[in-house]
Amino acid sequence: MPLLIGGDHACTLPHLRATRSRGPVAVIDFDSHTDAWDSYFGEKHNHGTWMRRAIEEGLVDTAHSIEVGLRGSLYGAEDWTGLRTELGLDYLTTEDVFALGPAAVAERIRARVGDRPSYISFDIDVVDPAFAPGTGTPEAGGPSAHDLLAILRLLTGIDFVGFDVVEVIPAYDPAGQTATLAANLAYEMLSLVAVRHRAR
Ligand SMILES: [Mn+2]
Repeated sequence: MPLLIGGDHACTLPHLRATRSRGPVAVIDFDSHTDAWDSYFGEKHNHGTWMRRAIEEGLVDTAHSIEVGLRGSLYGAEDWTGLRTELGLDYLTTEDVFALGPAAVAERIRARVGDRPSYISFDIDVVDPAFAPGTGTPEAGGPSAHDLLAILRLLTGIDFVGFDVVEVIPAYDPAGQTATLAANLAYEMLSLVAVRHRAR
């Protein structure tokens, strides 16, 4: 079971290419940003564009994919609404995550991906910077470490084909709490695979 520890979010595109034999895959992207811009700082390939490039390459089963935890700076309202109207992705904002709570968020995700081969991409910047300061594009006012661990633990029964945890920057993580959280997130992801194997 491939699990990528990043590195900036651009790492996810080549990792998704490696799922091609099972793909297109349902992508569950935990992120405070859409990463679906056509270009970002004038570049077609970087950590703000990987989702759109992956969709263009036919790697993403958009009808069964979802972005979770969107907040932060927008260039325009269509940054979010365009996910649904242009790209066919579903999404939950950070406000949705707080309003629903972990159990209902997990249910929305499970309903969205169904029995499709699925991939979790976890951008650490979805977590409130109070819990995960060691990242390059922090966005204030996010869910806690516990909220996100709780959501992950409820994603049982899904047919996962890969995972990543990205955007951890040790230089901005003086007490190591971001790395500790990232390690626990990775552990929970692999545990989802173990639980599914045991159930079978
Ligand atoms: Mn990202």
